[in-house]
Amino acid sequence: MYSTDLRTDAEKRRAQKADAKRSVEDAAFLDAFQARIDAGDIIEAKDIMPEGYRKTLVRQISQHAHSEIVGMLPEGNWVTRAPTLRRKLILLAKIQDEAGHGLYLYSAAETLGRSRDDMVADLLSGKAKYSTIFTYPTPTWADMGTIGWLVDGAAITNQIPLCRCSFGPYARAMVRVCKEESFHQRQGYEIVTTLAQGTPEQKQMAQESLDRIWWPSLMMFGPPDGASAHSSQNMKWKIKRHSNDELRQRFIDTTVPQAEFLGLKIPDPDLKWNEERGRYDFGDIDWSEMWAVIKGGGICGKARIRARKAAHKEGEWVRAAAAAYAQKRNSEKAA
Ligand code: BYC
Repeated sequence: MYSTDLRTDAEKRRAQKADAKRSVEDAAFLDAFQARIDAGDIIEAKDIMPEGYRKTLVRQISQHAHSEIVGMLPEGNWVTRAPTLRRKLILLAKIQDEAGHGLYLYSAAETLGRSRDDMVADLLSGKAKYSTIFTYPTPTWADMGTIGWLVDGAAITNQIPLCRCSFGPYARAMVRVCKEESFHQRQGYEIVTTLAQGTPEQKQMAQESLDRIWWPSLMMFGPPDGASAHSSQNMKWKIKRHSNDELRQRFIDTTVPQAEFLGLKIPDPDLKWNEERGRYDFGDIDWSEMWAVIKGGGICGKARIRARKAAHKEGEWVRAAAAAYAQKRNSEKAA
């Protein structure tokens, strides 16, 4: 139903003809594309690109969009139970921002020729992935703070470099997303600060939330470099600018002093400053947990998809009304 493929019909026909002619992407074509990337060109939706480049972008951008949309659910859990009206308003605003991020991202992916309906169908059928972090439950109010602080903090670390991604629509979407994520990170840190400076019970609640969410937030950066299937090609194409491990390390280096400032303890006995590297050393991540979540959906995975399915069904009349109105407008214009 939705489409943001910006090409005119004539342009689409020309692109189809060019694709048919170039049934095999020969070395000269791939080299010429790589030369554009190496020269720092920004690739736009109408540009001819290797099928692999298009596919990996649709994969990453749509998974990113799904993560934003599914990521609304763990926080939605607390809207009716936020401790004050002010907290409720801020939380609502944040959740609405996430919906907006999902929409920019679906639109960016649509410019590559995949419809939003198809992407959403992949999410609802369980075919498409979304970030593992959103399969974890949010049993306490402190989780609203920790999610903003750590999850949005990790998201910013990952997404700032995406503002320089070689694909223009994705890079441009990231600029606004990062500004909003920055607000989200601060509001989360402010919640955790209030709890950490509150009663012993409140501080304990903040610590317990950090204990649960720390390791899953490190998994947001993906598998270690040696096990990352897409990193090397995607870095060559300048979709990714840094490896999973490099971004994870940056996040740890930024976050540890923030925890120290709050008097909270990162749940990693092996965490220590390495003077020589000028970075923190940290303990082993349980990768079997990450892969199990990716494969099996995690603790709340099934509930998340059930909630999305219900929301999609409930929104059917809105989509039908919008389509009918668009059709009416088009017929009026044609008449
Ligand atoms: N969770 O070769 P790799 C937010 C998959 S939302 C699930 O390293 P790549 C927020 C990966 O997809 C922000 N799957 O992949 C919202 C691949 O599988 P496929 C979310 C994961 O793409 C609401 C396979 O493992 N951010 O901030 O080079 C409230 C091998 O991995 C995960 C983004 O989406 C994972 N954690 O690198 C609050 C950022 N990790 O596709 C906050 C954009 C890996 O071959 N995405 N996999 O079947 C990226 O930067 C990259 O896609 C990743 C993975 C770093 C995540």
